[in-house]
Parts: sequence; structure tokens; C-alpha cells
Amino acid sequence: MTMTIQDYINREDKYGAHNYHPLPVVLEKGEGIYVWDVEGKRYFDFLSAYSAVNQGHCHPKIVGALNEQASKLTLTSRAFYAAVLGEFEEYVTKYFGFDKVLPMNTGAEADETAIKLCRRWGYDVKGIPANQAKIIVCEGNFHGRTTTIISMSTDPDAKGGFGPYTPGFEIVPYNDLDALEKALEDPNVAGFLVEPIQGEAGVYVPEDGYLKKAYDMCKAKNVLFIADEVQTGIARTGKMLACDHENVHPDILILGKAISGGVFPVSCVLADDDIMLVIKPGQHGSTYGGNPLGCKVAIAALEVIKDENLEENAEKLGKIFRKELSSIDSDMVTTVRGKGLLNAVIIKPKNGKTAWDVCVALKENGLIAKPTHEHIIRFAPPLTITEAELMEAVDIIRNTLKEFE
Ligand code: IF1
Repeated sequence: MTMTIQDYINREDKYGAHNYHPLPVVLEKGEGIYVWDVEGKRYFDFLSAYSAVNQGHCHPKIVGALNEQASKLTLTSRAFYAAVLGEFEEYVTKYFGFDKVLPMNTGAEADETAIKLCRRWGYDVKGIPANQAKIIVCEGNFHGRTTTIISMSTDPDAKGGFGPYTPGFEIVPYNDLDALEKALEDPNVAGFLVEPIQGEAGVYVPEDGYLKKAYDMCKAKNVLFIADEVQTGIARTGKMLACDHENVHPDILILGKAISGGVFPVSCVLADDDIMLVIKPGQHGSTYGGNPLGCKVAIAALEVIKDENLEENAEKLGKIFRKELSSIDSDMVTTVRGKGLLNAVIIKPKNGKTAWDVCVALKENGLIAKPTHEHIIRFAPPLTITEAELMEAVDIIRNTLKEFE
């Protein structure tokens, strides 16, 4: 008995928690920029698993590294040294220019790690009185789903009804240096945690110079500048890191998602010795953090970014993509914004049709993307896409929007 698409959807609905509202498409295969559903229909993937699959689906080099390591050694825990861990640590620290790395698994765990590291630095190095450390965060932030991280969220869906919340966060408007300057006056501030482009907020790009000025202001107050590049990092915005656009080298860098090309969860926090060494044995860790499988996968995934010039491709095709999207003649598209291949369009509802309806229609026409905040569609294909493929996808977007005229 073959299952219909509705059967697959019903099964997830029946046995899975209802913490998501997926687009009605059931995927079973991926290769490069494409995914296929259970009926064999092919789609352009314009979500890339929220920018985890920058290198394209099932990249042979990354999957090869996984396979090779999987039959050799997968997990030791950190109770012992492992041959591959040091290889990854040396590779990733040299790649991004930091003294040390602390490996974890998910983005949220890496953000949690950065928060602990920052607080500990605040007490041990900066001399903030016990339990008084503050971290400044931005309105509209998204850093993950743990109880501490949602404590600094301003999104009622993410935060509401899950209290009591972790104290110690001060929220300032994003892209507002005056507000940051004021918040920095408090001598108990240990860090400023920021997304160089706000993803969940709807690909909100700050003004040029914001990151650099924010960084300089933090330095002036002996405050750590902490960049969450879980979504913006690994070439997504046209440079290896979004901070590179302003030549900012964060004090603490948080990476996840595409550091492993969507193949296996790997995240990490990078910092120099004066910061990283405040954490001592027994004070932080994770059973799977730094496992041999993840280490090999991450090395391969980072190599692919350089091998295939994905920074340059994202930079070049991003410009073309935004120009093409802006030229689409539809009164539903009000704004096009983004950097590199992290882009979004703001959709004005028409005849009761919303961004969700546009995404369902795009899916029918062979391109999948996901709305955020009801009126925004994020477009973020794998960075391996070619100009010809991008133009084909633009045609799908243009023709789909025409259906709503
Ligand atoms: C979901 C959004 C994207 C992140 C940044 C940390 C994390 C994320 C900047 C946590 C995760 C996700 C998670 C995903 C949806 C997604 C997302 F829409 F919520 F905002 F990408 F745009 N820092 N982002 O963007 O990483 O623990 O998930 O590995 O379903 O929650 P994680």
C-alpha cells in the first residue's frame, strides 16, 4: 500500500508534537540545490534548512567524510582525548583566527556557552560583583529555544507562558547605537550579544557601520562583543562571516548550522585565551560536543566553502537576485532586502491572500520557501546555485506572483 502525501502529513500530525506548522510538502531526497518529495517531484530549496545547507544537500565530500569516520569512531565523550578533535580545533581556530574553540552541537547550545563564558569573564576578569553581570541583547533577537535564551526574547510566541525567566539581560532596539551607548553605561555589563543580520526578525539588515561602531563602543567600556553568526556565518551573506563586511573581529563568535553543511549537528564558540580560559574543567561541556563524526564533517564542510568559492558566489548572485526580485511587477512585493544569499521579500496581502498562500503556490510551481511573521518570505538557496539556476528560480517566483494579479 503506497502512502499519499496526506498520509505522511497525518502521521506526523498524529504522533509528533505540534510545535511546528510546516508547508504541506513531504521531502525524501536532496542533492545540491534541489529536494524531491515522496512522489518524486523536484523543488528548488530556497530555505536551505534555515541556512544550514549552504554547501548544498548531501554534498559528496561532506557525506564522504561522515561515512569514512562513521565506521571508524563516532563518539568517545570528552572523558578521553580523541585523535580527530585536535585536528578540528586547530583547523577551525586557524580558519577564523581565534586562539581557542569550544565545540557543542546545536546553535542554542553554542549561544548558551557564549552566555556562560561572557558572564564568567565578567566576574573573573572584569571584576563585576557576583551575580550582577548583564548582557545586552537586541529587540527582535533569535538565539534559540532554551529557557535562558527565550528569557531575552521579545517574541511572545517564543517566550510567552514559559516563565519564570532567567534574569541578567537588558534589551535595546536593534540598529540603535544611542540606545546601546546608554545601556553600556552600566558598569555591570559584561557583553553585547548581537546577530549581524537578524534572521528570524525577517532578514533585518542594520545600517552600514552599525556593527563596527557597536564593536568600538563595547571596547571603550570593556564589554565583550559577541556575534551570533549561526545563521549569517559560513559565507551565507557573501563573506565568510557577516561581521567581515565591516572588518569586525568579535570577542566571542558563535557558529552552528552550515559549519557542518546540514549533515550532522555541530556548533561552536570561538574566542581568544584571555576569554576562553576562564572556563575550567568541569564547568561546561556536552556528551556529543566535539565528537569525531562532527569534527570530520565540519572540517569537510568548511573546506567546501573555500574549494567552491561560495563566498564570492553568494556575494555576486545575491546582488543579481535582489535586482531581479525588485524588478518583479507585483503590488504584493513591497520590499526586497538582504545580503549575499540571505534575502527576504515583504508581502502585502491581496484579496485575503498572504505570504503563506504565496509559499504554497511557489511549492506547486517547484520552489520551496517559508514565510516568517506572516508577511515576510525568506529566500536563501544553497550557495552552490549557479546564475542560470537562479534565473530559473526567479522565473518561478515571478510567474507565481503573477497568479495573484
Ligand atoms: C527553529 C528562525 C532561522 C539562529 C540564530 C541560534 C539559533 C538560530 C541566529 C539556534 C536558529 C532557527 C531555528 C529554527 C528556525 C530558525 C530560524 F526562523 F527561527 F529564525 F534560521 F531563521 N542563533 N534558527 O537563527 O540554533 O539551536 O536551532 O541549532 O525551528 O527553531 P539551533
